[in-house]
Amino acid sequence: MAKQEAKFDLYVFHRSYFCGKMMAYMRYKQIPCNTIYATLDKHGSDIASNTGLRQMPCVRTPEEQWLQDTTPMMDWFEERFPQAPVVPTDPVVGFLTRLLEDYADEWMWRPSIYYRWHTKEDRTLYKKLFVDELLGGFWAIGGPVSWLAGKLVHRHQEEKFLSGDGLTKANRKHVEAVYINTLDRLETIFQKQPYLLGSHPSLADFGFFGSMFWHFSNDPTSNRIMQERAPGVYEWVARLWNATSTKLGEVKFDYVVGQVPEGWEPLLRDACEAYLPYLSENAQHFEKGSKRFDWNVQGFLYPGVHVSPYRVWCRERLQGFLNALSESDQNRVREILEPMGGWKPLTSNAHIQSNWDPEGIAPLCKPQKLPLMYKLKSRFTGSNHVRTRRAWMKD
Ligand SMILES: N[C@@H](CCC(=O)N[C@@H](CS)C(=O)NCC(=O)O)C(=O)O
Repeated sequence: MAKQEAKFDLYVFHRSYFCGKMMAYMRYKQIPCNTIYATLDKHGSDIASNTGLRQMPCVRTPEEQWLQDTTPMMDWFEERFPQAPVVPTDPVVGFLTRLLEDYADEWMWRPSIYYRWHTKEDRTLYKKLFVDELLGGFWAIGGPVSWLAGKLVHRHQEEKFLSGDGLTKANRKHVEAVYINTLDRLETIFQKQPYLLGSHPSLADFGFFGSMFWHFSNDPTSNRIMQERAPGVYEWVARLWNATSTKLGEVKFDYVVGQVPEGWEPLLRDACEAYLPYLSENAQHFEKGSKRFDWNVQGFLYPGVHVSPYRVWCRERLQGFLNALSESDQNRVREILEPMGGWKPLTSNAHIQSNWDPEGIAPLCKPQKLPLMYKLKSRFTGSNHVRTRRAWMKD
């Protein structure tokens, strides 16, 4: 077990979705860490060469190991810092909690990026913040240089996550509805109780916190919507940010063994109608070697969505957790998810392997030797992919 006094280094860009999630988790668990507000000019190569991806958050342990990806990182920390556990002990509710965390991580991503970059007001603000606080160095000197960097950042987000990933005028309403509906579902819960499982935050709270904190509650357009429509969610964001395990005391989650926790049904239904079928199609297209596919969901078409190897792995992990349950618990999960349409897309084509983490070591990373071209290219374009450890990744 890690020594209590030894500190972890947590590298973050504090406007970021997954960084906010990880920071809140580390604060809640009171895991000793130095938070490093990284800029790509100073830390980009270090992060890329140690993790294989230029993504944040990442962690350097006191033993000089590097960790990446919030979902396996939280499991890693749960083992080493077992006080105030965030995963409920009941295997069925535990699985549903993992499903909601993964859903919140991945399915809230598009609306988060959309609200940040779609309207001029949000975009203008974030072009500046990204240049000053993330790119740093040469790009942040001001004038036309910073203006150009802001344009490149915006283009990167558009091409990677928005118009380049299936967003059209026709499906915008659907992207907005994902945010609005989620607010409504969470609001109903937080009007009655402090966290998704009662008095203490769970993995699912940290999952939703990713989008709700740095994106939705801070970005101008989505912030206005949240303040007006879901004051209870707004309050929960601050409450979770300020939560510590010492203050909240012994964890007592409020649920009935083997039952869907109160208020969760509509959220699980969203995951079953949209996210799990998406994961399943994504996996099938990955197997065929496609780069993109047209995705129909809830009456909306997303043309040319990227095939995501990472999300093949998300599905594989969920399947792994499901398979680890006893037969009767698996049957119970089936009884819950099948009527919502989620069982088949979750369990079908279980043979499809992402090869995302072939050695099964996540969240641990291996040091990478960065090609010189990468260093030069990334410095100029902000591209974050390092085709070394994950060179097999079909992105
Ligand atoms: N699944 C990863 C995702 C990490 C991630 O996507 N980080 C974002 C910031 S929130 C990033 O670094 N994005 C850079 C990019 O994709 O260009 C996690 O949970 O940590």
